[in-house]
Amino acid sequence: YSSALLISDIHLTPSMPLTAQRFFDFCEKEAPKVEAVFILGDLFEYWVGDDAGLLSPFQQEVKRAIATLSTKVKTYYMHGNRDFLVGNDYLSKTGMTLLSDPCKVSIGGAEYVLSHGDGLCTADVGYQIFRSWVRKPWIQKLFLRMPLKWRRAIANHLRSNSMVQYQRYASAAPEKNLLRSNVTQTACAALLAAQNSNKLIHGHTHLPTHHVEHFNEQEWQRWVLSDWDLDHPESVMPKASALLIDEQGVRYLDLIKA
Ligand code: OKV
Ligand code: MN
Repeated sequence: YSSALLISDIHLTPSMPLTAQRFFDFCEKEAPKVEAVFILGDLFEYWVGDDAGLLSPFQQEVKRAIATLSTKVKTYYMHGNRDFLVGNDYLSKTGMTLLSDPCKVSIGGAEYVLSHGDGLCTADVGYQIFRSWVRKPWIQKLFLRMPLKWRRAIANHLRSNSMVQYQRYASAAPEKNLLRSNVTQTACAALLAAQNSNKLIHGHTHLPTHHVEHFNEQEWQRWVLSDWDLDHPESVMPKASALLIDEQGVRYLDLIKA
């Protein structure tokens, strides 16, 4: 592709109406100006099955926005750590094409490795164990065969449980907490070596910055995508950006000012 926009971690939920509205505007305004849009995971705050993902008027509106977008621009989607159960049914209804995590794409004459990023947070051993289980196809099949009420109950339990764990660690040592929830240099180095690349784009950590990094003989650039948060009290700065890539290179597109 000669131009593309990349986004992730929008965490769509009806309880964040301003964030959702910015996503709808993005689909109508910014996204149609490029050749391809890449949504690198955590488009939704939670996802317990395609059958549950189209029940509310909110979800209908999201589906319609993406379906309209995908008629204008090639739209790719990659699973995140929250919405990894988005399935073929939802993909075909929205017209999105699923990307595997990781994958390599060529944009504006350069190659980039794309990943959601949670698999690179290898210092968080507890999370990686959780991830390896819920990403097993047979576990997912079992989960999806459960009644929706059970799935919602399990999801609510896991969501509140992880908050409790997070708070326990957070109060103990904030800097250790940040280190554990970030990607590791070794995981990035291994991924880029395996993909024979030196450019990595990922989301998940909510720390949108461009990095130039090295590990032994290996050198690479890493762009972290922004989460979107427009629903917080005035004291907290609203946040939303996309990564724009074309022949001129890579830059962040501020969606608050735009
Ligand atoms: C997603 C996360 C909740 C992190 C559960 C099997 C199990 C799937 C699931 C349930 C939860 C996704 C699908 C959600 C991510 C959380 C809490 C923390 C850190 C099973 C298959 F457990 F029953 F076997 N789930 N949901 N978390 O609510 O969207 O990523 S979720
Ligand atoms: Mn994530």
